[in-house]
Amino acid sequence: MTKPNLLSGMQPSAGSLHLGNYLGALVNWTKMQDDYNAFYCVVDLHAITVPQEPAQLRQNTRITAAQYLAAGINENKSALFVQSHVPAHAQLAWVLMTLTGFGEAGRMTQFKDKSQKAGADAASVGLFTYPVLQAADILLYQPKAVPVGEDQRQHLELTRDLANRFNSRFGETFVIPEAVILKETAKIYDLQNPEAKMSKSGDPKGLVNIMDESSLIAKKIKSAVTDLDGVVRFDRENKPGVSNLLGIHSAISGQSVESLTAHFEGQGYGALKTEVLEVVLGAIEPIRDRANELLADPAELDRLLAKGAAKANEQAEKTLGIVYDRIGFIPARR
Ligand code: ATP
Ligand code: LTN
Repeated sequence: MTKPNLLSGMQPSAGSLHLGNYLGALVNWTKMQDDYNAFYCVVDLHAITVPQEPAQLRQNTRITAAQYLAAGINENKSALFVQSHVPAHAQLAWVLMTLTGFGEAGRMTQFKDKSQKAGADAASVGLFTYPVLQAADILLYQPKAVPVGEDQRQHLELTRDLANRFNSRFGETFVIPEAVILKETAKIYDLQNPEAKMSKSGDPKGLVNIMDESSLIAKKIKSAVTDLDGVVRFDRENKPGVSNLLGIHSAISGQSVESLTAHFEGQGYGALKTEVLEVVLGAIEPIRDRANELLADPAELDRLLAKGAAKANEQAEKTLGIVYDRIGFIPARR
């Protein structure tokens, strides 16, 4: 039996992924690659919707790919590739833009947030059409499943709408993809501001990066915000800091929050932080070290990415060929 397809991606917009990206998305990607024919993409075309320094973008793209591999994405099971290596993404995005309403794109909340931050004149048309490019990323691979965080639900709805619209206008072409949204425990919060999600744009002291030195991670976890109550107990509303630490422990160790609460009974926050640090370092150190090894040999890394791009191009060109034909473009002679 052939496995169903799956696609997901992350932007190379920082020098490291953070604990939220890892526990919220990447861990699930590594698990799903056994049951799906998976395509994992580093979305560099999306990254340039906000200004990027060229040398930095190049480096961040390799760092992001190295972390996918180090976390357990297996290049023999899954296609790991860079978006700009597959021209069909930009080509299908153009077609889908002609099917997207101006008002429809304007309702995307991520665009509204990001353009507000940038200011009306600084926000580019690329930022406006970002979700349409994302729809193209997805639909090219005919995936059944798209594992993403809760924040991506609206973009997945747009993708499904565009796929249905194309299918009803030009005939059955695209598989309608399902969002696979991760469960609540996989949402990680800022260590300094535990009501907000951990984010690269948040407080650097509240952000645990996979590529951080262990001593820096220790400092960040030891100074995580807690409360004055002194009891280790899970209560998101009244004890967000302690609950976040328990959530991180549980997401990595696989122990339930209830059994952890029992385990820490009669102990203070110092003991909790010491153990959270231990499990976090246990998970992150091997990934960081392996990522650094991969980055020491960029030629080998680029070879792996070329292999992924070949697999991705094969599938993407097949879909684009059907789309071009259905639309009424005459075949290009080669
Ligand atoms: P950031 O807020 O750090 O910019 P992002 O959502 O823009 O995060 P991406 O690289 O675009 O980052 O997202 C990669 C994946 O990581 C997405 O599927 C997203 O839902 C997930 N993710 C990001 N932050 C968290 C978090 N704090 N907890 C769980 N999952 C997260
Ligand atoms: N917009 C997504 C990143 C992204 C993506 C995709 C995710 C771009 N293309 C295709 C899944 C499938 C984000 O900000 N997390």
